[in-house]
Amino acid sequence: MKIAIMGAMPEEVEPIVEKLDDMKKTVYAVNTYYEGRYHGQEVVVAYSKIGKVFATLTATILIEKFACNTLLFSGVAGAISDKLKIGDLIIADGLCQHDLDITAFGHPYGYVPEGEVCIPADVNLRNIAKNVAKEKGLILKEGIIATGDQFIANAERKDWIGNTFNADALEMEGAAVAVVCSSLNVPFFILRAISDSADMDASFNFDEFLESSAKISADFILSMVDEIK
Ligand code: 3QA
Repeated sequence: MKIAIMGAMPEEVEPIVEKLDDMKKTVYAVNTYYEGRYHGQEVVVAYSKIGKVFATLTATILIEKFACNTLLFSGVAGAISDKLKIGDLIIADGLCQHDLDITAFGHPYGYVPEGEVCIPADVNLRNIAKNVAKEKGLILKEGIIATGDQFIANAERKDWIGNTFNADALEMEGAAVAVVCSSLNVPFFILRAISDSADMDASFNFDEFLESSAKISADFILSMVDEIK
């Protein structure tokens, strides 16, 4: 077992990289990959940079070049559900692309031929997350996470995404990771801690809570690694 741990931004992986033993850095495809061990378990950590294209590249390299056979994503998200407050954790049961649109041809939003609107995350990893939450007495929400190449800071757009995809949170990488991992048959898991509510205050909240929420997510992911190995 070799576990990939991925984030999008440096802040999302730093709390993980700093805990690695025998750490070795490799630069590949204009990005840095951190190989090492966490409590003895072999892991490869990387942040992709923001958005679906970079996330696709990094997830593919973690699997194809670094031979990871499980992928965990850790990061922050904007809340859609008003039950989600800043710092709350949500795991994706499924991921969709809110900016994928060929509706002009009669297809639903988020759908292209031979793809699926919503890609489910690995059930076993989701169950491990629920066990970790139980043990630690943490509240873990589960729901659909919508991904797109847009930082959402607009209540109308956020509500549209929520209504169209039945999504509870939104971000910019999860569905790209889902496409890669489901295509390559690698079990994957997407965890996010809320940094903002994707409305007019989003950019201010994001700047204030990126680091603290990223850390909440990263700590949870590390507890999951202990449980998986
Ligand atoms: C936002 C990050 C991107 O990787 C997606 C955070 C949190 N709130 C969101 C929102 N809409 C969409 N996604 C999110 N991540 C990158 S833009 C800020 C860049 O600052 C999840 C996410 N409301 C860089 C400094 O210039």
